[in-house]
Amino acid sequence: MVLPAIASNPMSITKKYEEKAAKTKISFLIEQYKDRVSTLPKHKSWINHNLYKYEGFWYHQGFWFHSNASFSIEVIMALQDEFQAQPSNVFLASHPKSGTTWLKALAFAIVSRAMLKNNTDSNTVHPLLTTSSLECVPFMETELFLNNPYHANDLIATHLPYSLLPKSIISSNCRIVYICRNPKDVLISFWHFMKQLRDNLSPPIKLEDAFELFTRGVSPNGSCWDHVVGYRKASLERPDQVLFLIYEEMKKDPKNEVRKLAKFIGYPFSEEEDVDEEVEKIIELCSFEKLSKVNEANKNAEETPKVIPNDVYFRKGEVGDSINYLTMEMVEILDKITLEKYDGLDISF
Ligand code: PAP
Repeated sequence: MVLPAIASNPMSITKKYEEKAAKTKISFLIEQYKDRVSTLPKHKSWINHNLYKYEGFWYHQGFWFHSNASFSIEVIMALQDEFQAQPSNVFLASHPKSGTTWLKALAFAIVSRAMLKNNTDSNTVHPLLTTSSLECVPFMETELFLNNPYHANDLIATHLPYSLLPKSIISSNCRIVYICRNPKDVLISFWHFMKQLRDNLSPPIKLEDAFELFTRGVSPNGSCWDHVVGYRKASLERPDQVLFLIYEEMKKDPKNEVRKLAKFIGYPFSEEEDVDEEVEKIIELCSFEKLSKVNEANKNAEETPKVIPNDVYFRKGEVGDSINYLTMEMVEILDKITLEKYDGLDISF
């Protein structure tokens, strides 16, 4: 595996984005896929834009995401048509708000640990403490990635459901790590997140409305349950290619889960590293407490706005926070859907 390329400065994403914006091919793609998109069913989204249903999952269209087209349907169509995976690529997949940022940090820390251990410069700060996880592990469905996929390292994040992954990922036998989380906490985390993404033209979505859309699967990237089911079935059918992790398990027994992750992505911990407590060090480095403080510091240091502020990815990082927001009736409905959808798949929280 090629070691991740790390941008030296946390603002480089914005700079790169600005540089590339002039020659981006996204406007061309929006035009190219216009006819296909216009035939898709649409629905009002959680923010002031429409969602379009594409092969069972819902997406925004065009320039919706802080004026760029990341996670837009045209980018996804282009990835399906154009993206050529390399067998060494490792995909970190999830439905939004399921622990992606944490998984990205852990995987990045695992694969880069040798490089950092060999570095004798005592002034070197770990990249995770200076650089956003968006840069350490890029999302494939971003304009930035689409404009230059070969700049990326072998760790690639995605919110695409299994059924929509570019075919070359499966045919190249790439390894995929999926993280799943209790849908009740996903909903509450997503609701808070989407309120921050809105464009101030309309009031933030009420929880009752977000709940109603979420239970029907009408949310960006589609049904949380269908997303999980696709990857869970794949992990049962292709266990060497797809590792299925659960956020709540990672919170409960991080040592075990981090070991599992390291082994799966080809960087197992040695006995010597056990003695040195390397797993514990990685868990500590990637803890919510540590990474969220870094982002607090970075926020004050930056003057230029990012595409999306990094601290939005860190809220509470707790299991079961949804209980503070959902009514008993909502809980019952969500639990019932979860039981039905995950029946026989051995997923529990
Ligand atoms: P994304 O889909 O936008 O990438 P993602 O990282 O999957 O977001 O989910 C964000 C959630 O993970 C947040 O949960 P909360 O809203 O319930 O608090 C965030 O706080 C949590 N999170 C981020 N980093 C960590 C971490 N290091 N450890 C545990 N949870 C984390």
